[in-house]
Amino acid sequence: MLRLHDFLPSGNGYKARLLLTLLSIPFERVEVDILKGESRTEAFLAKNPNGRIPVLELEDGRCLPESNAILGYLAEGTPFMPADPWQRAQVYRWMFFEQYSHEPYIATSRFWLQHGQAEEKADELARRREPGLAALGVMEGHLAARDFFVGSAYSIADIALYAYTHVAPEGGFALDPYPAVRAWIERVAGQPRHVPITEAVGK
Ligand SMILES: N[C@@H](CCC(=O)N[C@@H](CS)C(=O)NCC(=O)O)C(=O)O
Repeated sequence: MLRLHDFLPSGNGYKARLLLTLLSIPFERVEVDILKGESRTEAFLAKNPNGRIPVLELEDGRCLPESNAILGYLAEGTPFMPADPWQRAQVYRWMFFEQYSHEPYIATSRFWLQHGQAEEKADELARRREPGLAALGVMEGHLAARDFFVGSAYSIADIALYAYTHVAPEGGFALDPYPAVRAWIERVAGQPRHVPITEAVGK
């Protein structure tokens, strides 16, 4: 059985957890408490030398880190990854956008605020505000005339971006000014077999 090394509050872990559930793929979820340094042990570093969850461990022992690489691996040949090269490139485009222009600002702010570091990280939080708002603005513009990020179907581009966008208010990014983003969040949450970030799915 596949094994997902995960940390429940993590949006990056949630991406993999959500897609595995949407695809009805059985998996074992191994909780790695990153707050206690469990992602930096020798045993964990052997699975991901970068010391971060999520890591998808295959039945033969191969380990795949990086949330969006895990999404790509699992989605191959499913409706969550288009076959057309242009559409696939659009999926990559939004997944790279998520990692470079969205996650470093919105997810990191959420982590600090949720873990009592508001004062200690006040300068960093202030620096990350404008780029985070810019990312939400780009999403709002794109979604104004679309139901999903790529084509007309729910794909791993949506999953990658949904993970930290729907909890952006926990990072101090209110979503009131982004009606198209809010409508998309409801659309994603309304998909069959959807599970919330708080649910410890898997065995
Ligand atoms: N680019 C990576 C980022 C993974 C990441 O930042 N993981 C965090 C939790 S969300 C982590 O494991 N941090 C633990 C640490 O840095 O020790 C991905 O998308 O998977």
